[in-house]
Order: sequence, then C-alpha cells, then structure tokens
Amino acid sequence: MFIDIPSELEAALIDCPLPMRELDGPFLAKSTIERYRTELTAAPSFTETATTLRHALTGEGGGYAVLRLGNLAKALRADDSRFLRLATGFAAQVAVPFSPFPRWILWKDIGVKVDKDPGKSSGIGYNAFHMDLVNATRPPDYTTLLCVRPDPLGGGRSILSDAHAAAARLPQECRALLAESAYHYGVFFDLFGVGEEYSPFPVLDGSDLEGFVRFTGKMLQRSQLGQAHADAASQLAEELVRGQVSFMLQPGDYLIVDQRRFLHGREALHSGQETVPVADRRLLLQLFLRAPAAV
Ligand SMILES: O=C(O)CCC(=O)C(=O)O
Ligand SMILES: [Fe+2]
Repeated sequence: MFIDIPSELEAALIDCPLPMRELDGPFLAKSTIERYRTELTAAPSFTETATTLRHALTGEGGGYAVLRLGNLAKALRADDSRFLRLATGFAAQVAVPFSPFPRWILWKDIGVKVDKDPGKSSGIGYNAFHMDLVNATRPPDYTTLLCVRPDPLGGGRSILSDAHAAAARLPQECRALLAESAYHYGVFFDLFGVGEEYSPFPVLDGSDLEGFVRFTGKMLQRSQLGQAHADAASQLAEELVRGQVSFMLQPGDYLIVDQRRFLHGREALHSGQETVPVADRRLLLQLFLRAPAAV
C-alpha cells in the first residue's frame, strides 16, 4: 500500500510547474484536471505510477494507499503551492478533488490545538475509527491526508481498518441492529457536494460489499444512542481495532482512503504538545475526492 515515486519521475515533477487551479463550485474544474493530466502524463513513469495508485485503491484487498512524496516535499517544501498542486494532480488521477467546507479552498489544515476536544480533528488525543462526513447522505468517496509535519514528539500514528471485514466478523444479531436507522452524530450545515443531512442513519446499509459502513467511534461517547444499538456499535469498534493497521506518516506522505472500504483514525499525539511551538507542531492537509461517476 506504500507507493514510491520513481526517481526519474521525481526529477521531472520538480521541474513541472502546474498552473493555478480553477474551481467549478466546490469541485476542481474539469479544465484544470485535464491540464494537470496533460502536463503530468508527459513525465516519465507517471502513467504507470498513477495506475499502481488506482490499483492499490480499487483492487482486491485494497482500499487505501500512501504515496511517498517526501523527496518532492523536501525539494519544493511541503506547504508550498507547487507541491500542493502536484499532490492535487495525483489525487485527480483517482477522483475529482472538492471541498465540502465553504471556509477551505480544496485543502483543509489539520493542525494541533491543545485546548480542543482531544478526540476530534486537530485535538491531541486518540481519534477513534470513523468515516469523514458520516452524517451526509453522500459522504466523500475518498478522504486524503497529506503529511506536512509529523508530531515532533513521535505520536499520532495513523490507523486504518477494513470496515466490511470487521462487520463480517460480528454475530448476525449485532449486524441486524447496525442495519437499523438508529444512529446519529454531529451537526450538519453549510456543506457542499455531500448531499443532505442523514439523521438518523444505519451503520450498515444492506448492500454489504458496496455500501459505506457509516461508523464513527465518536458517536459512542458523544451521541445519545439506545443501549442495544450502542452495544452493537461498540462491538464493531472492537472489531475495527482488532483488524487495524497503523503507521506513522512521514513528511510528504500522502494517504488516500476509499471511504467505502476503510475507516480511519489517529492514535494520540505524544504528551507535552503545549511545549512544542505552534509552527513545529504536527500538520496534515486534508482533501476530499468524489468518484467521477457520482459527480
Ligand atoms: O489527525 C489525523 O491523522 C486524522 C484526522 C482525521 O481523521 C480527520 O480530521 O478527519
Ligand atoms: Fe477523518
């Protein structure tokens, strides 16, 4: 699931100035996608690398990938717009980049805030298994996280788990409870390209292999759920942990997750974050993708 960039491709990409992107509402414009594709496919080994990436995401047993863009991040600086355009160009080989949030143009910062709810995005604690935008009727098909800086104190490993495999290990009664529209989480406002608010929602939607597993571990503490439904969700949470893989994202690593197959989360950052200057703290950038057929 880790994909290295061949050195001849890295060399070509450093000198491949992609133009500023244009937007079409919340989506990256088709004209930009075509322009990026034309520029990038001219680089040696780009087409093969993009094929490897798509295969890692869509092939049997697949569902996530980490593109190792660290050398490019070093050469261009990980938070430089030229580097972000290259990452956007790779993402656009998978699906259409978009931003559901009016505040962010495509890339959203996930920094570290010591006084935030520790279990949430940019908190310092354990961020339990979840899918992003779980309470939307059309969550993003892919969520992606680009690592600008890992936790300098060494915490914050990424965790991933195959959602359908975890659900399949549960007893039938438990799966039946998870298929009921008895779950809810969070608020929904001012979001683009993700449909309507979905509340209450079922965790399992019947089409066991194709559908989303609409789960977020955060609802176990933060939503009022009936006892039987909460117990079923806790069992799923346990199975997700049992099947998890974890790894530390390095600077320039670009994690792409198919939200229909894998749920994601993050282990706690190391203690002592308040002693780390804000400019040195962990920083990820998040981008969502919509599969072309569904745009
Ligand atoms: O901090 C991380 O590694 C993951 C953050 C996350 O999943 C989110 O903000 O949705
Ligand atoms: Fe997330």
